[in-house]
Amino acid sequence: MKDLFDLTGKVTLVTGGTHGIGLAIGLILAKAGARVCVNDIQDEKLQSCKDAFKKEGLDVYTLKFNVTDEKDVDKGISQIEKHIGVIDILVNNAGIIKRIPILDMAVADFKQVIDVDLVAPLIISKRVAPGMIEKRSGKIINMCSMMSVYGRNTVSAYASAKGGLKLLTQNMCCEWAKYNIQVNGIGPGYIATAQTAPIRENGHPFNDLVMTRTPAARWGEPEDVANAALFLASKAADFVNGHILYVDGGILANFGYVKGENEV
Ligand code: NAP
Ligand code: GCO
Repeated sequence: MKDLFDLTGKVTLVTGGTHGIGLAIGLILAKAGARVCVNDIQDEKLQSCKDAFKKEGLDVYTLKFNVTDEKDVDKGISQIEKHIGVIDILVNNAGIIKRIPILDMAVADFKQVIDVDLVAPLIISKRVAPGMIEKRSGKIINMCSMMSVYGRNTVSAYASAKGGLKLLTQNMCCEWAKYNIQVNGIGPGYIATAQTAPIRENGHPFNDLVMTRTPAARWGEPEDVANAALFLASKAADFVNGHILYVDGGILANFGYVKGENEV
């Protein structure tokens, strides 16, 4: 049974993995034996990530590059290949959100979200896939969202990007599954991280919405998402391909609210 989830020696890159969901994913994959690499764009976050791994008695290779810059990505991946090895597992986790109504949204803001959340996974996967094709083995996990299938006011750019990422995931599967590369997505529900901090405070109307719409009646934790990533990165998922695994406490299954037992 342990063999099924053993990632010993698997070279792994988690983009934007210094905190939040990405950090939880890096930690669990490292615990399963993977040689985890994490990039970010801020030096102090790379340092806090190193400290978090060290605290758990784990190693991490950190490097600075911007996921939207093709040259920077190429340099970063080449550095990983030279110092750690050819990537076996890629987690396209880096992401941003801008909560702005469409009429107020500058096109530049819209494009920036599309660049980080949709174009960057393409840039990185294109750079990493040839190494996986050569090995005839690889796992790519794209961090999608419930916004891959739902709209919501103020998050048009984010939802457009994450909807696109769902279909990019499916198209990568169509082109690369024959090389024994499994490309899947995770669609987290509402997870307690820095990204959701502004809408999570007690009394914030969005906090009420999450608590009353989520059948599990709680915010998700980064570890809830990381457990799904472990499955998708493991041998247990060798025939799972082009799938989006929603980790959302049931909110996508629920059209209604769940506050009281017998309320209608
Ligand atoms: P987070 O705490 O905001 O972390 C996002 C990470 O991405 C940060 O480390 C950030 O770096 C990095 N990043 C942003 N732009 C980057 C760039 N250009 N190059 C490199 N790294 C960059 O977010 P999270 O909540 O953990 O979310 C992780 C992923 O899950 C995202 O794709 C997000 O959209 C998705 N997601 C989150 C939720 C949720 O409820 N939290 C739900 C569904 C999907 P800095 O810290 O240096 O800015
Ligand atoms: C928000 C966004 C996202 C969601 C997530 C849902 O306003 O914060 O809706 O960050 O948490 O993408 O899957």
